[in-house]
Amino acid sequence: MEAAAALPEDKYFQENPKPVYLDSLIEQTRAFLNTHDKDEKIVLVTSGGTSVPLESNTVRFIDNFSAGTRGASSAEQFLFKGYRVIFLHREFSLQPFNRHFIRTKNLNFLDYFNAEGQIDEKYLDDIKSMKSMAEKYKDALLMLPFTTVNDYLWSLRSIAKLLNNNNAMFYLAAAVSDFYVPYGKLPEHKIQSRSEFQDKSEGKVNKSGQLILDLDPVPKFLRKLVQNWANKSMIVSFKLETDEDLLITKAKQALKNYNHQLVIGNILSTRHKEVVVLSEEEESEHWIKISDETLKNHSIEEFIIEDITKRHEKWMSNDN
Ligand code: 9Z3
Repeated sequence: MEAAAALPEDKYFQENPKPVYLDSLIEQTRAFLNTHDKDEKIVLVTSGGTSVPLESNTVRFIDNFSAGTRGASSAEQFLFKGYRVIFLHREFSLQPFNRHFIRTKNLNFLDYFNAEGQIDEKYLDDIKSMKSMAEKYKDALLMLPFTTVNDYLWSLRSIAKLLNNNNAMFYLAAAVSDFYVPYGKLPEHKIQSRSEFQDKSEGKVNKSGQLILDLDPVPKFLRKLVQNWANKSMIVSFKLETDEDLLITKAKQALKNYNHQLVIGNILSTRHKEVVVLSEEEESEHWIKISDETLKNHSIEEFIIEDITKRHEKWMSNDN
């Protein structure tokens, strides 16, 4: 009898080497889980965009858009609700509590200080309050960075296998690339544009000087997560679209294909004001929308986390 062909999700991990720091990530996760009471609620929040290197010594890469607001803001809300949080995030994207002070449109780092180098009175209360929250929750939060889609997939798999129980939730807000260059097809060095260095570009630049990108589909890791790596946990995925006509269809398709518990759909341009929640047991679409007025003092993540933590309570009491 012929052996069954390996699934693309399994082949991926045979053909693309693990990041050099993976063992240390596993150690850190183990240590974090060891200080964790088995009955405590815990969530893995993924956040930020994954990059796809075009060269092994990477000068060029393609990227998925995400500032990390959804993930960082959601992580804060989970902490407020008593969850322990593993925050798997794109390095240098927004982080819980710190996010309020960095990459803001009107303020640079030095604007927070006066000419004497002291914190400007205007910002003191906000800084003190965020600092005290960051201190309060520091032992409940594990920060794990990634850069590439390969880092992300290896990390997700490793963490999922350690975390798999029904008190755990997976909240997959990271913007994950659908395409990548497999390890075996990556040119070692910077792709050269000039014809005299053609041999260095390993066939990626044609005779007219055009760069030819040949990307493989990223295997459907969600199926693996749901069926194997984290089959006891509640899994919430996000679906990002730019075309409103596709959002519901694509979100429903994801729910059906992967058979997990929740899909949260959002449109890029309105993602901070409205999302739609689709679940396996409810037929209807549940929209969470907030007005511009509410947005001044609140974030949509407060409402999203309020909603899904209730669903998680139910999930845990059903003893899945
Ligand atoms: C999302 O849809 C997130 O809500 C955003 C958040 C990336 C829009 P920001 O960080 O944005 O607040 O600026 N994440 C997309 C998740 C994703 O890539 N899902 C895959 C897909 O849509 C499948 S898991 O196919």
